Amino acid sequence: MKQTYSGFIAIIGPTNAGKSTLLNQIMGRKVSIVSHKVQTTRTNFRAVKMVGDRQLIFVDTPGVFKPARRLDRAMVGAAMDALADADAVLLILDAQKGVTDTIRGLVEKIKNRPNLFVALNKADAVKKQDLLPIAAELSQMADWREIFMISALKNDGVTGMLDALAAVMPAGPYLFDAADSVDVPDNLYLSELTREKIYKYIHQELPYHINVVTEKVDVDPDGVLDIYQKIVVQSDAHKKIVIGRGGAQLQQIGTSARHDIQDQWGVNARLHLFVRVESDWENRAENYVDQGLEFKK
Ligand SMILES: Nc1nc2c(ncn2[C@@H]2O[C@H](COP(=O)(O)OP(=O)(O)OP(=O)(O)O)[C@@H](O)[C@H]2O)c(=O)[nH]1
Ligand SMILES: [Mg+2]
Repeated sequence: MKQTYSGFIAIIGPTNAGKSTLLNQIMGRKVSIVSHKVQTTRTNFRAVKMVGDRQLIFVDTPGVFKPARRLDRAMVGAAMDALADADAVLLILDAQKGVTDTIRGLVEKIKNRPNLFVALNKADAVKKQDLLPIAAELSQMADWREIFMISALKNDGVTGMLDALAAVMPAGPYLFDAADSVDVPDNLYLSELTREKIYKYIHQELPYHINVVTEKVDVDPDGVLDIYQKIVVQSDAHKKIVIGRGGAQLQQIGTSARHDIQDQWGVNARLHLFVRVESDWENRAENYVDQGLEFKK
């Protein structure tokens, strides 16, 4: 029988470096939501990519930052769990920011692991000559197998990077079916698409304190999905912001999320959004389990 190769690659890095953008580019569709704000990804998303006959299982992780709240700690915990299981580690950094203290801290954590790779992302947004000193500094910090310069957004350098990652996957049976796929529960995925729109349209700090839960999905006789979601906020003031004047904000979020759901799944859908105040949702275990996070006491 032919030898197969399969392994996990943890994508780690500071928040906003472009980890989710990269995963989406690799998969050719939206797997993990993206925003211009920090701390967008909350849990680990897994995506299986076949490169030739080698299976690469990517894990997108929440950006690592200083955990202040319980939710933050759970997010950092999720990122660290992904690291523990990984056969290769791909550190993503924002070339516009260079080597920050966060990067130094992360490299300290991972530097003794095998199959370390680092990608300077957003190469499209900086001058070539600015990339070289960053690469030089990084090369002193750990024994990288390779340093890539990529643009996740423009799909520049991504294919070559995939080949290099594929080359270090360990020999072993496929851990998932041998086809490109994503393992995100449907309800969580639907919630994430709505959360992405909240990040997009609401300009306050608010999105960090919001949770979206898909409560029910019905299919009508015409095959149209009726999706019921609650947007959980922490106070009446937040509720007001999310709903907006005359409901305009909520409508904008809902329309945009519905279009995205229809595009991503190729279905027709009606999206029913309700905003509910649950001041302590961040301290309740079920809200963590729903998002694939561990609730730590
Ligand atoms: N110019 C440019 N922008 C990029 C690139 N990759 C990502 N971005 C932008 O960077 C921002 C953050 O991207 P995300 O993919 O959400 O970043 P992340 O690392 O997943 O962030 P967290 O989930 O918060 O940890 C978005 O506005 C992206 O459009 C790139 O290659 N070039
Ligand atoms: Mg992300």
